[in-house]
Amino acid sequence: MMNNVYLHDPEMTELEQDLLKKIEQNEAWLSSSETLQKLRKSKRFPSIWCAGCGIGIVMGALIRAIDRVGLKNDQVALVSGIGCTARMPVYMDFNTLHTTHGRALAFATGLKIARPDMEVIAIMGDGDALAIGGNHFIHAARRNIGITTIVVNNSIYGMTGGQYSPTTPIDGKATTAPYGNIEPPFPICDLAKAAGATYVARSTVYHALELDKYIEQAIRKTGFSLVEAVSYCHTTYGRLNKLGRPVDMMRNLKEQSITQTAAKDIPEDELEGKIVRGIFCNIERPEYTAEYEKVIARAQQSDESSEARRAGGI
Ligand SMILES: Cc1ncc(C[n+]2csc(CCOP(=O)(O)OP(=O)(O)O)c2C)c(N)n1
Ligand code: SF4
Ligand SMILES: [Mg+2]
Repeated sequence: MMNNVYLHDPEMTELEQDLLKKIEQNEAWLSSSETLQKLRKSKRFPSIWCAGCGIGIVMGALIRAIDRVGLKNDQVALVSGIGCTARMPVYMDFNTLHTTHGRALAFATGLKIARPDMEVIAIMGDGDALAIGGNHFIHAARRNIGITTIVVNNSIYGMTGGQYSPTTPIDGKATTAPYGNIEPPFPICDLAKAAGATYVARSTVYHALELDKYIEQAIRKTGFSLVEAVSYCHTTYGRLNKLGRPVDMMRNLKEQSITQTAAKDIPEDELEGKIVRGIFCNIERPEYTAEYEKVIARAQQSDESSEARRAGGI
């Protein structure tokens, strides 16, 4: 613990003292976390992400969540497609599959069926998950296959320079919508819930510790779980829509968001433009790979009885 790095100034306000305590506690936790020491490959840093991008915060939350669940590096497989978000597994020391755009859940499905014992985590951007990968998304949820899915929703195609995505807000400007987007955005959490996901939650990169908690719960869930991590892309969407610096976009996340509990008392039209945070679904349903094991057992039994029939001349 590096207590001496920070000066304990007697003039500090209560809030500042509290903050200092939290930083020190976090450092103690950081240096005591063995898993954390193993996660990052220093040779991969610095990352390709623009300075101030929110994706790194989601990576931090994911690392802390895995650490809390107590999974070893070899028990986890991170699967991604293509995009700024999809680069995340490159920086983490797990089993990783960096696949094609939109296909993270297709690869993750194959992997989970082959290795149901493994914690398979798919990490996707909004374009990756809901445009080209939209069909995989709804069917993975419908099957309730035990994949933990994290969608970093920055409302845009970040990597390719700011084309609008299925989550770009109405009127939002994009390189492919210079006069404003006219397509209504997909509500990711509603979509996942309606399609059959068994755990669905949303938070933002401003609420990093809440994100840790939701990702941890999503990992612990046996079936298909989704965490929407609302982020921002200051270099494309932010610039085109004059939303300011990363810190301004971060402040927007803080000011625009509201908890699910508080949102209950607010009429729907007043919630327009708000980011509702919370757990929207946490239910139990048969998980796909467990059901598949039963099919294998039935098929083997039936093979055995036909063999016995054949051997008995029946
Ligand atoms: C089949 C295919 N189509 C299109 C592309 C180009 N492409 C790469 S990333 C991307 C969109 C990325 O947006 P998103 O998934 O939201 O991730 P972000 O970069 O915003 O994190 C696109 C269209 C591609 N690589 N492959
Ligand atoms: S382009 Fe946007 S999403 Fe991609 S790293 Fe930069 S800020 Fe982040
Ligand atoms: Mg995106």
